[in-house]
Amino acid sequence: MEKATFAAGCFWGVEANFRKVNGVTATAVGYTGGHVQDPTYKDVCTGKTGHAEAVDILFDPEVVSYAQLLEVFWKIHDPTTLNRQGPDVGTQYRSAIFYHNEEQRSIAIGSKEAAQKTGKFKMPIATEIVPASTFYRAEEYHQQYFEKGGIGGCMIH
Ligand code: MHO
Repeated sequence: MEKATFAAGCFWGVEANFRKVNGVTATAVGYTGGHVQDPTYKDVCTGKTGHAEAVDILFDPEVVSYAQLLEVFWKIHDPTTLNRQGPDVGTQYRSAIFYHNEEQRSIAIGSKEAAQKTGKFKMPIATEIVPASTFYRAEEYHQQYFEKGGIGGCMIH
């Protein structure tokens, strides 16, 4: 199994989308890329901890490749809006790829260039590609939020 970590706005929807992908064997939502330890959802919502809402993904590279996961990543959010997904504004909603090794880093860079070249995005892609750091698992009620019947969601305040 290999690991991938992505941030693409409110993590409820991001997780739900990746769970549908064949070859993804486990997911968890959490906070990463910040500068305080053990942040809570409330802390992260202030936008002051530096963390992004993110999804940790375990996948079977014999079934789905990292490059294919990136295809999903570009599809499920707007990577051109800096620190924002729709109504959700703040650095915690930034678009980011947290790579776990050099191979992932170079695949991510190539995938970003390719995504830009498709012409699908009118604006430059703002996604950051940075090394993975400590991933703090979010509170249980955020895990598989929609599968548990969570309502409202990412495009609704
Ligand atoms: N606008 C969303 C954000 C939730 S997400 C887990 C809400 O508050 O419903 O950041």
